[in-house]
Amino acid sequence: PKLVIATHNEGKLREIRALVAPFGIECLGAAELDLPEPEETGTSFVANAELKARAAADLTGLPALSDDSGLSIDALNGDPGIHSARWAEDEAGNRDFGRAMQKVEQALQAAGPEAGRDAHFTCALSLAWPDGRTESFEGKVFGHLVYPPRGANGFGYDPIFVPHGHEKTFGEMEPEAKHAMSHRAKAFEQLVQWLAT
Ligand code: ITT
Repeated sequence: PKLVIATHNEGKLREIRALVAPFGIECLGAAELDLPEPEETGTSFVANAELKARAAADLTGLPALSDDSGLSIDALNGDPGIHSARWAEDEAGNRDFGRAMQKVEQALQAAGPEAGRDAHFTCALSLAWPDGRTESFEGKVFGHLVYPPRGANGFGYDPIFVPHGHEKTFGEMEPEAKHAMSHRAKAFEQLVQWLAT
C-alpha cells in the first residue's frame, strides 16, 4: 500500500515516516511527487489539515495524510497557533526559526512575567481518500517555553519547548523520546485506533 504524506516540511515528514514505519506502508513525500502547496485558508488546524490532504488525494488518486500543527502560547491568547510557520517568515518569504523563537520571546517579555510561559503544541492529522472520504485526528502536548533555544534535534520551535514533567527541550531530546509524547504521536495514536475499529 502507498500513502502520500502531504507535507513540504522535512521535519514533519521525518517524524511521520517514523510513526508510519511499523505498518509497512510506502510513504511518498509531497516534494518528491512535486505536489503544489495549497493555500491554507482554514481557521483551524483541522480545517487546514483537511484541505491539504484533500488536495493531495485528488491530485494523486492515492490516499493522503497531511499534518497541520503549531505552537499556541497562553500569554499570547494562543498565538502563533495556526500561523506558526508564518511567524518564521521574513519579507521574502524565507523561514528562519531562530528569528521566530526570538519573536516569541519578545512577545512573552512584553506580556510580563505574571502572564506565564505555558504553551502547547497541537497537531491535526487528516487522512483523505480519493473517493472523497476524510477523517481527522488531533493531538496536543503541554509544556512551557524557555529562552535561549536549546538543542539541535527536531525542528521548528522544538528548541524552546519543554514538555510538562521533563527538563529537556524537544530540541535536546532523542527523536524516540519526542515520539513517546508529542502532539504528532498522540494524533497518530488516534488515527491508528480509528483504523483498528
Ligand atoms: P506543510 O503545510 O507543508 O505541512 P508547514 O511547515 O507550512 O508545512 P504548518 O502550516 O502546519 O506546516 O506550520 C506549522 C509550523 O509549526 C511548522 O512550520 C513548525 O515550525 C511548527 N511546528 C509544528 N510541529 C512542530 C513540532 O513538532 N516541533 C516544533 N515546531 C513545530
